[in-house]
Amino acid sequence: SGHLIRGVHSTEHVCTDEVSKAKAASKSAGQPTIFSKILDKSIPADIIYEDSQCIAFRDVTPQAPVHFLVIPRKPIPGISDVTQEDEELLGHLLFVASQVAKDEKLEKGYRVVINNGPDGSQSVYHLHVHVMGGRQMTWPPG
Ligand code: TR5
Repeated sequence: SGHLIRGVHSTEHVCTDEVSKAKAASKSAGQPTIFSKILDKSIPADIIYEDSQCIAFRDVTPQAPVHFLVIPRKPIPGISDVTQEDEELLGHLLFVASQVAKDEKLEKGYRVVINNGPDGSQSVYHLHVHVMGGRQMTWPPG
């Protein structure tokens, strides 16, 4: 009966450009991404923090006055791909997010987001934590 209630095309009217791009990107999951090139510095990024496990850099299409990404050096495609081995690394990414947010003077608060998979509108399949702030965020997100 769950099948009947859910309906066949219940989400297909939600098709913004961003969502279409994210769905297309999911097909490349597992391949090297643009973030590998940022990590090896073969393409430039505005890197604001780095250590042995991760880097943080400004999002090229900021959705808030402050918008940066924290990514592991390890090429994990997304949060749904982690294993127990990644537990400490995941904690580290959130810790770094909080420290860089402090450096960025987001004392009034900020939003931390991890998009995952097509339904999550993930567009780059290298795990990344978004940190956005410097304006009032709204809820629920789109
Ligand atoms: O949609 P998800 O959660 O996968 O987020 C991917 C994010 O990466 C988006 O917010 C993009 O704006 C951001 N992005 C994409 C590229 C890029 C970037 N941020 C910094 N520098 C970038 N370069 C050089 N190239 C991109 N394609």
